[in-house]
Amino acid sequence: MKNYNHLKIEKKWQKIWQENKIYKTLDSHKKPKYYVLDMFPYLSGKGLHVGHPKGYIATDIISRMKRMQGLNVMHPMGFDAFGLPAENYAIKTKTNPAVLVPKNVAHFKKQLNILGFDYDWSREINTTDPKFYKWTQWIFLQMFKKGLAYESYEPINWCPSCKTGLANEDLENGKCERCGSEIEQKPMRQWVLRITNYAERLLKDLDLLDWPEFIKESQYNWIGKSEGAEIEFKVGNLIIKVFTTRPDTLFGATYCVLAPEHKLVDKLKNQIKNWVEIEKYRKEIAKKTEIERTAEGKEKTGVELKGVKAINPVNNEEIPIYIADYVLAYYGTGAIMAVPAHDERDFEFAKKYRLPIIEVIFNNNNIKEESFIGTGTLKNSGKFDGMDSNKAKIVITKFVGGKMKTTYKLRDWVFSRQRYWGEPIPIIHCRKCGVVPVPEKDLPVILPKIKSYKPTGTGESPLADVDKWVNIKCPKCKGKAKRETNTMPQWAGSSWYYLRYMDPQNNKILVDKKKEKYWNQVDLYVGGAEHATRHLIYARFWHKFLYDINVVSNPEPFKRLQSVGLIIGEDGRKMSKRFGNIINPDEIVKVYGADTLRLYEMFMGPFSQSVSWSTKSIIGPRRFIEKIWRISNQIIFKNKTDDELEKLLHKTIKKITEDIETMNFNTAISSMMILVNKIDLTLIEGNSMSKKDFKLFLQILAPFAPHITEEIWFNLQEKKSIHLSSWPKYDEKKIIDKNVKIIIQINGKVRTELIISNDMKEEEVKKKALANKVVISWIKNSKIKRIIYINGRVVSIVI
Ligand code: ANZ
Ligand code: ZN
Repeated sequence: MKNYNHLKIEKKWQKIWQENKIYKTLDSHKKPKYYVLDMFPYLSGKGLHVGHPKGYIATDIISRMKRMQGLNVMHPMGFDAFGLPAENYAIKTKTNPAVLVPKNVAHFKKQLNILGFDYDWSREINTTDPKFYKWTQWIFLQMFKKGLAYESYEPINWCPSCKTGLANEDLENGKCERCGSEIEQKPMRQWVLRITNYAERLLKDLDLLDWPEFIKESQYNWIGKSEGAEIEFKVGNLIIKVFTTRPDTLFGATYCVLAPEHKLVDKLKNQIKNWVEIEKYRKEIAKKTEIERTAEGKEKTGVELKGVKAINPVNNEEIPIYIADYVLAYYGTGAIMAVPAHDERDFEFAKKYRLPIIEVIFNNNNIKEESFIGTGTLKNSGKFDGMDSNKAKIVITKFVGGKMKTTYKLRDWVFSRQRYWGEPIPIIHCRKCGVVPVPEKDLPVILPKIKSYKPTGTGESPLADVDKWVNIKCPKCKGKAKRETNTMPQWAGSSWYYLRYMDPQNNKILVDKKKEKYWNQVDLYVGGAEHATRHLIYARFWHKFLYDINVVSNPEPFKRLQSVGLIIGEDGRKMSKRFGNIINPDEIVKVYGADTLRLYEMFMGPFSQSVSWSTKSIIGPRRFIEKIWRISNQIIFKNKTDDELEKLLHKTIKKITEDIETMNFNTAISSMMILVNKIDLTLIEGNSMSKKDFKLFLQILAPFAPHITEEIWFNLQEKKSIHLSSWPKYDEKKIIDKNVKIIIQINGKVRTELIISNDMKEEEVKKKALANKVVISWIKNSKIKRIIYINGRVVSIVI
């Protein structure tokens, strides 16, 4: 017997599959389709470690089964190569990203190919390819035209190390998600996308999605819908507008608070007696981030605006006004009415500054010690006493002329980066005409090749120094104008890339209408849960926009989502160069083979859970592969498969089909192992199986171990790839246990049981029942009125 030479066999088949283009997805729109997608890799480092392919192996298995089931499968792959991850890596290795990225792509691709994936590379995309980012820029222009992309000058998150502005989504606990630096607030010109216009739809349409609950939940919280009211407090002839979720507690409002940045503070300057103190406090607060300011347990600070008072509209009482760090400028209206008896933050603040605390909701708390935040029945509320909170919210809001209002935590998306390596924002600044969009016919705006690509830190991108590129004629007035030099964030290309796979070469439109209609939605999307409130919100937003302008025909991009559990290092830590615990898949494949690695990663544990890598344990799947190889070399086929083995084979076909669908790969593989042991045992006992049945076994193993199964398949004189054969159907009859237990009732009472063979005919069963000793003893000489047999379950005799 030949040894199993995985190196030779795997390489051979990978070459043949590629040459024969067996995985090419046709645009034949007659067959039903299945679109299965991986989150494409972003090029942040040297290459893949063994954690990366886990999700790719899963989609590979599913796509192979679906193809064998006769569906027109699309399983594409591409590269996300713009943005901070690639650029920071380029800076670190002192290579221009324009040089580095193509090298990295080639390396990644090679790594993917040795794992034997069934990608249709003719659909490959790359977000840094001008033919691709032309359409990223095109989408931006459409948003600009609809007023969804706008310039703003508000302070934003600034990473002092990456030297760029960032969106809220780019932070992790107040630090830069890429480099871990402390974030500062910096006022600067920036481009922003009005994602908040879509907040409600982004929430509501979560119901349409077959996604893990915890991911839906985190989107839900990120969007953060609050229903409340806007109520106006007079300050002389000016007005403080507050947002509150508890208008029912208006009688308990004992002071107002403005965010330190609030514009009203400036308007009140002349009346404020302690302006110097106010200014000093405002400067202090400007240095702090939102996260620092609102961190739980942090002591709240504030300063009273001396000399001015607000009027509570519900009882016309004068109350003091403060500015304080715990009120944020960009949430609600940036101002609150404080109700210390019923809000924890206000309670803390009121205690510290000795402000009155008035209870207005009946409760059992000791309000001297803590607030009561629940709803209930009103008290100390004049004519509203005794009313229920929920009713009072509406009635009191109306009474003071306020209006009900819904607010979201979601902020508009800060979309410009002061960096080189991104899609240029297709905008021109003209002294005369102002902001002018680049005409569509001039797309793409190509990112120029430059020598000094490092971020400048001045708030301008390095592109600002490329005079030849920056200076341009205004498309409107032909006068002197300059290009926008900010670039798009890392998340731009990935917000729509999945659409381009449907029609990757089209240079007329983003995606052909007919093709889009056919492929419609991604049926299954697999990737890491860390994208829950980043990529997965951004992509849903862009998709909905494209839906509104009639580019796509489904309001949601990803029908079913499955999150991949991480593979962590052997030492229990995240796999990272920092910890020196990276395992390279190339090495594993060299020693054990791709089929073994694939089986191992799918067998490690439930797919969505994190597991530790263990090189020692790979030997298990490797022995499994070797056993299959040995069996295939030893087996002498018979015309008919041993009964028990045949039954197990059909049961396994059923199990594997279901497990792949539900992504329970580990249980699928363990039932496959049971089957292989049974085959082995059957051979040892001198029995065997038919060639036909052995091929069924190879077919259900093929998605997991595509190389060895193909090799054996061809050794059995097959002429066409196993991966293009039809997925086995199990025989329902063969699954049923041969012997079944039925009960015998006499006049409706269970009297005994009978073991029969499941294919026994009705007449025979009845005869056997009547011959049973127990039955005879019950019937004795009585006359049998009726005898009924319910298939496989009951014989009912009436005497
Ligand atoms: C009065 C009140 C009484 C409140 C009460 C709560 C309880 P969510 O649910 O998170 O939306 N608030 C409003 N704008 C704010 C801002 N810019 N910065 C900080 N806090 C702000 O919370 C809404 C509540 O948070 C609002 O309702 C307001 O306090 C506060 F018994 O108004 B409430
Ligand atoms: Zn102009």
